[in-house]
Amino acid sequence: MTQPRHYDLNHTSIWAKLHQHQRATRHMHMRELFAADPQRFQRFSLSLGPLLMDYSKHRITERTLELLFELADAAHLKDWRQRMRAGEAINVSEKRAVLHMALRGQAGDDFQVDGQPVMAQVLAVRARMAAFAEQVRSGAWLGFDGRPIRAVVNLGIGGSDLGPLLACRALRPYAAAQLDMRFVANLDGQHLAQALQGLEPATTLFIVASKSFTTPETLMNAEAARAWLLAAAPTEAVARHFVAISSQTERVRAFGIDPANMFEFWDWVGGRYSVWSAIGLSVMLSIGPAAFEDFLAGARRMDAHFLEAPFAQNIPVILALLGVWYNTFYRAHTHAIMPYDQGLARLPAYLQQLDMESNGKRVGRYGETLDFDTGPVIWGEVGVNSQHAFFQLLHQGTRLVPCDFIVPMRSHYPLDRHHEALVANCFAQTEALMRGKTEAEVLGELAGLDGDTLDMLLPQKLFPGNQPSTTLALDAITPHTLGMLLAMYEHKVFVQGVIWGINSFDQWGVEYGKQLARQIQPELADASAALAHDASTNALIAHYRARKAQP
Ligand code: G6Q
Repeated sequence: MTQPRHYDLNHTSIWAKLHQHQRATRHMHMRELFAADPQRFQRFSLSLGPLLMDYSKHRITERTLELLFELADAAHLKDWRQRMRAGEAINVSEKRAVLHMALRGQAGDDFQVDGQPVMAQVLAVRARMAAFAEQVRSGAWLGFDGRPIRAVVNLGIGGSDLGPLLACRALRPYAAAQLDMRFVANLDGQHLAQALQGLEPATTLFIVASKSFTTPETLMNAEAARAWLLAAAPTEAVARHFVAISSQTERVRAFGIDPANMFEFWDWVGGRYSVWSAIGLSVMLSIGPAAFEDFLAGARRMDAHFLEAPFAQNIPVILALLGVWYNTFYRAHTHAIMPYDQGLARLPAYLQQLDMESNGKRVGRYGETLDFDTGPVIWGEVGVNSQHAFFQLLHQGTRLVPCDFIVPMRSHYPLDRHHEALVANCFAQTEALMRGKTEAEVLGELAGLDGDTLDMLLPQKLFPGNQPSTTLALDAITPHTLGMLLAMYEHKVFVQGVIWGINSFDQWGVEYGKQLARQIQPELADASAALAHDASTNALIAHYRARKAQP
């Protein structure tokens, strides 16, 4: 075995300096930083068109950022960014290029993989998607009994589900009213059964979205969906009611879908980075090709910003470095995402996959052990609702939880008072988390109380504050701003991966459980099969067999 290359950033002087700086500044309170510097917002905020990022409510000074930029330089961030853009195989364990940026490229862009230009094929698939979407949306694409399509069911999981699901929900104000968009990912039969409720086979289109076309969850759902269609229709109907999105033509053909109804993408697109590819077909069907182009243009705008802006003005770079600051140097374990927009309710789930599948790794890209914390646990929930649920812990718990607040300045829905109240809540939470409530303030509120009651209540009503947050204010949730937002997070994850020395583009960790499930499934079905697992797993299998056999 060749000697693995070493990750050594954590043994450099800049790493040590950041630790020192953290120790020297950790008692500093943001309330005081604001009081001392009337320019703090101007100093620590950036805008890019319709996006404003306020990162002034962080435990940072200008020195912190200087050191973090130095860390990014020491990790050769500029080189890695260029290597990704140039189509080098930076996904080293799978020897693949990482070119989701090409998926939102336009004619004339020079994206290449292995020295071969890729824009022509990207644009050709996009044009086929658009032609198909126009047919379905206009009612020209007919189901087996001559009626137009009224419902689209996307069958896919993970990267082949979360992106299109999020975008379709977020962009509902742009959606074609005549198309009912549904998504099925789970192997649990109730997901498909419920999604099909109320649908007619003759007016339903299925999209089988699977890059590998071997994913058992998706293929099992696709087979059941085909059976549902064929219970009402002749075999030829499959051609009118099933399309596939995949990189595997032969497997698509073997499943019985005509490759003429297949929209291709390539192995240089990771599943969780694929919403911009043919995997976005459901999004294009829903919002139309022109709005889908806006979605891509928003992402492209963020790409150009990420590639060109100096670190000190670079939104994804700063977002990433703030995450590194808390994760690595404060040892914060989690990071919360709070969208104040009902349409973005699935954003936390989307970012869980994007971030945790990319950077949830304990080994560096060349196999070296990383002896520091890497990717955080990402969690969150739509804003306001979460205030009535878990914000207690953010305000008065014992943990440091950096948060992202995402909020549109304008709503698509004509309930202005609702929107103003929503925005007020969002801003109020960032303020409360930052400033906290001091003893003097609480004493003022408790005036009139004394003795034991006061002693008991005072500490309970204190808010320590100093809980960091970034506010991402979008003018409105549009295809363009959603494209910017998602591309921003992709680049954030990339930057963090570079700093931690991780290959953010493979996911070996999801394989093992799948392997064991393949072994256990036949053991559940065959009660006589011998079991050789641990005592717990053996007992669970036996319990299932016994309960299943009961009437
Ligand atoms: C994403 C992952 C994973 C993948 C699903 C679906 O980056 O690789 O979530 O998207 O496992 O895979 P298929 O598209 O191949 O069915």
